[in-house]
Amino acid sequence: MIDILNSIKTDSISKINDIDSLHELDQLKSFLLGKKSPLMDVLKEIPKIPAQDRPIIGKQANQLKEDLTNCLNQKKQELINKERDHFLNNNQTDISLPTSGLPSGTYHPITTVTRLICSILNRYGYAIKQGPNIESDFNNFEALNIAPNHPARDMHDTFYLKNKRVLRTHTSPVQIRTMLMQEPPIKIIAPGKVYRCDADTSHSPVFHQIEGLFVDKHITFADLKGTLEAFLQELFGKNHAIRFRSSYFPFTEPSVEIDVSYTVNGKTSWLEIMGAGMVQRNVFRHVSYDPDSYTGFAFGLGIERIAMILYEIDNIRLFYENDHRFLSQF
Ligand code: FA5
Repeated sequence: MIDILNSIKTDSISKINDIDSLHELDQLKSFLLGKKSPLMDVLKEIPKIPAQDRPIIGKQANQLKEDLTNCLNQKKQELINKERDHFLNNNQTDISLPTSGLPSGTYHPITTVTRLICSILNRYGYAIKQGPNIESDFNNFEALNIAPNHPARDMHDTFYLKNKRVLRTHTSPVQIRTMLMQEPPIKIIAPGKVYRCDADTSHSPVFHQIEGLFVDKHITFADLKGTLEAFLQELFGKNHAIRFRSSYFPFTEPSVEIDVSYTVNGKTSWLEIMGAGMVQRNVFRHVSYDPDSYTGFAFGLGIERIAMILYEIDNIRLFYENDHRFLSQF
């Protein structure tokens, strides 16, 4: 029996040494220590041998089981280390390679166009002012010569709030705020959001305007026309035609609207980009300026419309959908 155990030992160790993969080692483990293994056969025979030999054979057999288990575990660790080394040697990362870079964000086209317009008008001497989005009826309408029940209120599809407050329908209330705060000369622009209950391909319920106001002594319509022509020429270059159309706003007299030629998908048409005019005398009275001493001009332009012309976009909603495919083009 001792000889059998020795022969099992020699044979098993040689088999373990020949193994080259964890999968084969698993199979060999079942073969060497499983229920049908040569060692188990010996252990099953122990009850049949003479009683005085049983402790020695039993001890040897158990020792062999323990030796084989240790040997298998040692081999397993060796194979794990070998597989890990093989993986590391064949999958090395070259940390000296340059990275592909992180994608960087850009300004929204409305922000870019706002900045562009403000930078041109800043150079013409206009300072930037801002006003709140929630306005009083007085600043948004009354002081701008739009009394309650004035038909011009219908021109603005207004979102009314409580306590005679409104979501401002234009940036013109910043004119009133500025004139109530300071004496002429005044030369300001006021970019910001405005709100109207209005929506189609060129109208949005929330959009952006830039207001302009220049008040001083002896300001004439020629100043308005010269300033706006120079500004639009700089903004659009020579490829866009510009036309001044006579119009009506309660807070300017005379008033104009300005259209710019707009080509999209090969079709050219006019797009209205701003309203303008000489400040109406009643507006000066509302802010306690003497209309016989001062004159001025004001304008209010739609930033989305200008962006639509500059980038040849045919639907205003594209600016608000936050579609990455659209925004990443700018
Ligand atoms: C006004 O809002 C006047 N406050 C402008 C003004 C200021 C006139 C100072 C005279 C003196 P109007 O409603 O036309 O005017 O709007 C001005 C510009 O905003 C339009 O020419 C157009 O470019 C843009 N706009 C108007 N409504 C929308 C809209 N729903 N969506 C996008 N842009 C719009």
